[in-house]
Amino acid sequence: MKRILTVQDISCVGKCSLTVALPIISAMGVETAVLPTAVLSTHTQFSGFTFRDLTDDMLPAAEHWQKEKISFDAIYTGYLGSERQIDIVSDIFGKFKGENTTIIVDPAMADNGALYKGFKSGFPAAMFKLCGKADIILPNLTEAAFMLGVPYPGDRYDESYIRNMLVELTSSGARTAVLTGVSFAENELGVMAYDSVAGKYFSYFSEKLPASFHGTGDIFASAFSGALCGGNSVEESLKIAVDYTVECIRVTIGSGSDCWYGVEFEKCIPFLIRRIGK
Ligand code: PXL
Repeated sequence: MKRILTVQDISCVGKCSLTVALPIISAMGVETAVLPTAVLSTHTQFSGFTFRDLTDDMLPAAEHWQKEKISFDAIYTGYLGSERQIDIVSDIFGKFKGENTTIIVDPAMADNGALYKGFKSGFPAAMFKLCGKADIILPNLTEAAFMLGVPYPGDRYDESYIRNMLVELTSSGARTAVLTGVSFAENELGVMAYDSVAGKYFSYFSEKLPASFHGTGDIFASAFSGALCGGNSVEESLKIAVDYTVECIRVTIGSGSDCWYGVEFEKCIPFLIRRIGK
């Protein structure tokens, strides 16, 4: 069985980070080891959340795994709370990166043109450096703009702008950059990717639904990581992740959910299992 390590926080309520990565990747038939970076009562879009920092526990846990000769087929990182955590994660990549270990970095730190609460202005540059150690990075347009130090384009961009941005993102050292939340037509939304070794672009679009929800970036990244670690190609994994994320949004809209902070990804796990053909 393939084994992935995912490094992100536990937001106890909030349908993001580890509370979505663990069920989604496990359901895809991939053993999911976790390294929690912090425990929050909710994610940071709520006000008044509690926060227990676990930075000091990260390296000792990794060192124990090394002693136990535990290895990972993939490492997937999401929301990291500080530059110190980024440095530790970089160290962990060095410890566990084998010839066949795929490193996936989702630089979860911003959306809709703004950094999430609590991040200092130097954080995106540190995250961009971490992206350089990844095989595949999964920023949205806001995160990409912050990491590249360019203005957030909103919806004023065309395909050549996105192609350029993807090439610039791979200048970090990451082999493949994927931009999420890309749209070139009113009724479509999807991803565009660039593999800098093959020199090839790839895009995949689905329906743009009339609502957006918090946490869908983490759901996309989790489904992508599970699909890739489970043996699918990057292209097929992107298709699976887009289809699953769109299905989650469709079901959530259809159920009339009043849960503003997340989608009903749980109801769509059977769809995901069928989609990956397991
Ligand atoms: O979904 C990204 C995310 C993860 N973890 C925490 C967050 C957020 C987004 O706001 O606050 C703690």
